[in-house]
Amino acid sequence: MSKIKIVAGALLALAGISSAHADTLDVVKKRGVVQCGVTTGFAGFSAPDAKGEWTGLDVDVCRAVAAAVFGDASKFKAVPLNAQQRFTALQSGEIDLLARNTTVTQQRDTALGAIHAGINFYDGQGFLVGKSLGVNSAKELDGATICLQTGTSNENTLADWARANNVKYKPVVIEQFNEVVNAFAAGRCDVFSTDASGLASIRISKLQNPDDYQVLPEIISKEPLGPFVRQGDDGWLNVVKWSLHAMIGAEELGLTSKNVDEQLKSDNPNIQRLLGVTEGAGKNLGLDEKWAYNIVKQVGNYGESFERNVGQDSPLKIQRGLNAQWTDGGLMYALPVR
Ligand SMILES: N[C@@H](CCC(=O)N[C@@H](CS)C(=O)NCC(=O)O)C(=O)O
Repeated sequence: MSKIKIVAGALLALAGISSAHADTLDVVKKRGVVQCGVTTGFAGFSAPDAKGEWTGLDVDVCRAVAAAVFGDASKFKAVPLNAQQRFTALQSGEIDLLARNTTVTQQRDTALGAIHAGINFYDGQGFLVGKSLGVNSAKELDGATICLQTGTSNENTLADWARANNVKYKPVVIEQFNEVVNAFAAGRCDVFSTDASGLASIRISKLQNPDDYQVLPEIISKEPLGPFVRQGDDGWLNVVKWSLHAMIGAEELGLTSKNVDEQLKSDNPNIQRLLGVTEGAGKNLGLDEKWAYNIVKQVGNYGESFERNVGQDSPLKIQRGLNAQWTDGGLMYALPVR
């Protein structure tokens, strides 16, 4: 009798553990689609195109995860979120994954029930001003009115920088992205401050005469941007993390969406393992062995995604810089698949 009780107790404990740590991979597989939290529309990173299809560097993380899980990069649903809404949407289970130019900070990675799954863009905070303001350095911003979006890391970073540099400013903090952009365009503030990538995107895609505006040379912070999942969901964390690393690793190995079929015949063991020619990596993740092949074939490697969305093949023309491969002096360094 007592043995039965112990066994039953152990089973209940196990059941308790498994329900506390919901397995998002199983939920996603059953649902047939990845719910991916993105911006409300921020060109280059996540925005709907003319046909209403979401594209961007962050959307490519959603697509890579869908390709890894379903063999079909289109099986994701973009859930538009402003900065303020994003972590609540992740905590409540409304989204499986947040891929929305989100800076990894210690507080976000610990106290919000969220955890990052890698970095897909190394950025830093900067300033956008109208040329008519006649300012060429952030140090000249004393007395300026500065527009910011509610719920971004940019609010605190600016406050810290201004205090340290004795710059007094008046913040204008607005929750909706389009409203804060409109406030800036209408001259309700002298300056827009956010990630440099955001400034490049706003200048090109949101302002009528981009040439009337300039980004100041100072970058005042580190803004490592990456996807987040919920804490306590290690299997899913691995799926998202390794999907991103498959894109970065594919670039390092010279695999592209164009040559990946031919590369299935490669005798390089690193390529064979990544593409599932040598089995094991897919099984370890609870995925098909073609998980990474499907990512590279359908989404492309990290460099292809970068150039298409934010680099030379896009209106933003952002340089690789810190986002180059480590072999080219950048910080993109894929963890080995073996
Ligand atoms: N990286 C910063 C800023 C991210 C952010 O939300 N930036 C704004 C300004 S570019 C944005 O993407 N807004 C788009 C939206 O709310 O739809 C953070 O994680 O707090």
